[in-house]
Amino acid sequence: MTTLALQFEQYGAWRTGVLNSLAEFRSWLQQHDLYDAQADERVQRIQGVLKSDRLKVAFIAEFSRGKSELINAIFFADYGRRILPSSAGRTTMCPTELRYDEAEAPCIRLLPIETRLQEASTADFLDVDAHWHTVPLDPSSPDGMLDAFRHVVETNHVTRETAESLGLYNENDPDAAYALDADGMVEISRWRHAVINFPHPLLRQGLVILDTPGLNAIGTEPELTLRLIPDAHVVVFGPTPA
Ligand SMILES: Nc1nc2c(ncn2[C@@H]2O[C@H](COP(=O)(O)OP(=O)(O)O)[C@@H](O)[C@H]2O)c(=O)[nH]1
Ligand SMILES: [Mg+2]
Repeated sequence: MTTLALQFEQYGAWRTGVLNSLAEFRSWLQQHDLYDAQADERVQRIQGVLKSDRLKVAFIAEFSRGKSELINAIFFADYGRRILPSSAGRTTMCPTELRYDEAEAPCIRLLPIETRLQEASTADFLDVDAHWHTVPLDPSSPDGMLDAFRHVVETNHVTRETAESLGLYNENDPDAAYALDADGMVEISRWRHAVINFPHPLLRQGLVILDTPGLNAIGTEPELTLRLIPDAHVVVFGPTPA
């Protein structure tokens, strides 16, 4: 991990260097009256690409393969406890992105599962704050962090019909019976997607982690298959059961 952190730091420094050179080049063009609208557009585009540059790593595996535990070990070891909920059984959880954007205060943004009823993808909701539930994060408080992260695994018990309308229950699925509790209700994640904005040094450098609840999520949330996973530069597949 230290090597990765070092390489990441070097890459970040290289990016900052290119941005500085670009700014100098722009001043030079301006001084010589060579800075027209076309040059401006080019400079802005290059700046945009460099600033939004991210390395995305997605963790894909069936539930209980240690994805969340590994993410805890990498990002939250200093807290001395599991910050990202991890459990021995099936965790009902939404796809969770871990990243850092310093323009925003540390927080967890959660998109309610009911947004699945609308014909819009998670990406369509990304910039619309009104749809998201925001939980502030205080990285200096382990207890506060733990409390905040509990929200990511909140669930609702809904009727079969509701779960079906949300696309989270299919009676023809051989596993359907397992999804029902003793009262015939279905336990579903309260959230469709979580974005954690946390100032870890690696995330500051532009690393983005995607934690997925299990392979079943790939079937229920097409966005994972169509956007989030193809967008990832690295996909880490977990072991399949023996
Ligand atoms: N012995 C052992 N247990 C692990 C390891 N990684 C995870 N676990 C345990 O396996 C269970 C499932 O881990 P979790 O990270 O929640 O799995 P996920 O569903 O893939 O995110 C938890 O009880 C973890 O503590 C490991 O490397 N060794
Ligand atoms: Mg997990």
